[in-house]
Amino acid sequence: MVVKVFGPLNSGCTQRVLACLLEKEVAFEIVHIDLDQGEHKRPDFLVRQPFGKVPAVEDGDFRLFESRAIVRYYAAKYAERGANLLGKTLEERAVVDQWLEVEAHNFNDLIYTMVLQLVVLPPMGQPGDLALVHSCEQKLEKVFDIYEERLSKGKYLAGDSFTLADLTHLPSMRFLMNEAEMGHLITERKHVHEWWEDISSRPAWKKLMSLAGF
Ligand SMILES: N[C@@H](CCC(=O)N[C@@H](CS)C(=O)NCC(=O)O)C(=O)O
Repeated sequence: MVVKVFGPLNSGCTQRVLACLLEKEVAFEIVHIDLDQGEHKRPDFLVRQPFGKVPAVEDGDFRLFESRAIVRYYAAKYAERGANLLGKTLEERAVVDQWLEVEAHNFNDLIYTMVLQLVVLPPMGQPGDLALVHSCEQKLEKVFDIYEERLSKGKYLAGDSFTLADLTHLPSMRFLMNEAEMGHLITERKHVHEWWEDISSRPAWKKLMSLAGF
């Protein structure tokens, strides 16, 4: 059964899901949802994602939304296939969960504000609030200082192997390196830089980048 992924390829949240499916070699079909046309707010999409956000998936009779819930689901469903993305022991899984929470609440919120100000609003004729972007950048410096410390002790956020904790950061890290032109946040920190070079070189992520035309 091919998994249907509803969302545009250029959305970070959709990319999170696709990166996981590619890691696990799960066949998928992308059903493009045009955010500019407001397709994510239409009734036929709201039955899949009642908050009007992408992505959502359909896997046979099973439907799911929220990108981090989706990647947890596929990492568990295909635990024996490819890299173990969840951790093996109870404690390892707890540490993966810890860093997934950090990504969602300490990291992604700042990125989300930047994406809105730099990418979403300007094409709508509304100038982005650059002071707000700058304040997010300053807050990110502190977040990356914590990542640097953590990554000086282990190659990946949750320890010695690549897990969902790392995978979930990929779309936002790419945004910082490219669209936001804030690569210095990454490259100025030795361990964060090495981590980024490593996780962004994974075949699954490279395949997704080529699929997305990046
Ligand atoms: N927590 C949700 C967030 C989804 C989300 O914010 N998606 C963005 C794209 S990355 C979106 O749909 N933006 C359009 C909108 O909010 O109207 C998830 O991870 O799935």
